[in-house]
Amino acid sequence: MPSGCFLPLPIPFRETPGADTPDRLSGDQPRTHEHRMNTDQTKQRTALITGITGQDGSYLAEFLLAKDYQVHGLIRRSSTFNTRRIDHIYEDIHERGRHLTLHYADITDANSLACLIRAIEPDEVYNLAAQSHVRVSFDMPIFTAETAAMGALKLLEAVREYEKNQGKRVRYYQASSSEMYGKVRETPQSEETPFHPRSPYGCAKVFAHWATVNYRESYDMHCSCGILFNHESPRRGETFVTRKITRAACRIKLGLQDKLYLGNLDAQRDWGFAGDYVEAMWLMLQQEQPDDYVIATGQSTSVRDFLQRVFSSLDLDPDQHVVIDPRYYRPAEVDLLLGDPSRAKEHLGWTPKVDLDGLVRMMVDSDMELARREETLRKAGHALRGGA
Ligand code: NAP
Ligand code: F7E
Repeated sequence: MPSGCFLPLPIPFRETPGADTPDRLSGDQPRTHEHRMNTDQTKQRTALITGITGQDGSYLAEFLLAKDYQVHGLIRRSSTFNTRRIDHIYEDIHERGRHLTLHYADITDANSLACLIRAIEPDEVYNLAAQSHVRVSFDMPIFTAETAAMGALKLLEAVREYEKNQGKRVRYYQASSSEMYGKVRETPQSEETPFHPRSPYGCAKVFAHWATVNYRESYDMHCSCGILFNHESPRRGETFVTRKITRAACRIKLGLQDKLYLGNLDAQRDWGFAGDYVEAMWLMLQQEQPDDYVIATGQSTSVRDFLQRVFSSLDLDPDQHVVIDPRYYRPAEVDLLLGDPSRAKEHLGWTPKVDLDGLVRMMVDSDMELARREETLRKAGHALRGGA
């Protein structure tokens, strides 16, 4: 271990009394007692996920744990806990034989990434961390590029250095995006469709995508990019349009709100289920040869149609509640995305399992449960906002 390079601290879990001085993980510490064998008797594999607290990171962590991986997650420090999506799979740092470990680091901090890679010695690295909101990327273009573009480059460098020094091969996944197609040159969009990004986020993802391809070609690294079209779930962030709609519709149904403010209803997206898409990420890294794959359903739907499906499922009329607010328009919009996932089907054997109606049902059911809890608390006179 080079001097001055401290291993990241595993994070203390909020419910562990006195856990504010956590043990230090040691890269030299024998880990054999924690290594279980897979059913196929191969050595247990280790994965690092950046962005583990996000929608995709949480599904991917569950998926890899079910496959008996040792999973390590990078989380950034914040003044409040931000692990809601993974609390159900978290294992206390004091537990022996745990399979999930979280580490403080930041995708913008090259040193913390290099230290983490050396300490964890991963077989697979999934780079999901980014400022991922397209509208917000117009307000924070530099931070978006620091995370989505430079963050990917810093992580690739950390992996390259590690491979060079340790002589170990690492498989690397980059979370590329259909936003790279932007003002689309053809429909549907495939791996061969040229990029024309329409936002700082899209531009940053194009940089990260080509950097990943370049590391594959220059250094013979096992790097793959998943060009994922929009994918949603009950864990989707509340300000992305699908979740904003399902959450608001359920609250409207129970009389907890009356209006829903939206922007451009004419945009069309190819929406799938996040749980299906993380399997595709994993499949890419199981291939002998690294490559890039479009992951999509092959069906496109407008925001207006999604809105109608959600409101109809609750016997609500959008015209009574939806108000167009131009603040949600984007300086440049992506009008239509429709993916062609043929290569993923042919090479990975991947197809989505959940269709749009299934996705709507899943999200509405989950948000209805949340709305009911809120209703119950309100009726009982509880305050719902935090604070002392
Ligand atoms: P998400 O829910 O917004 O999660 C983003 C993750 O990145 C969070 O864990 C976030 O941490 C983390 N992050 C942000 N800035 C960071 C930093 N400076 N250092 C370390 N971590 C940081 O996004 P998602 O929907 O899961 O998407 C995962 C990845 O796929 C993203 O790169 C996204 O751009 C890309 N993508 C998403 C879609 C989609 O439709 N969902 C489609 C194509 C590509 P906090 O929890 O602390 O904020
Ligand atoms: O917008 C329109 C908006 O923010 C979808 C990210 O995961 O997928 C996501 O990016 C559409 C846009 O997702 C509102 O103008 C209307 O046309 O849900 P979104 P996105 O921009 O497609 C890609 C693949 C990613 O990679 C990204 O990380 O919906 N829209 N009214 C609205 N959008 C929002 N957010 N809020 C509205 O009120």
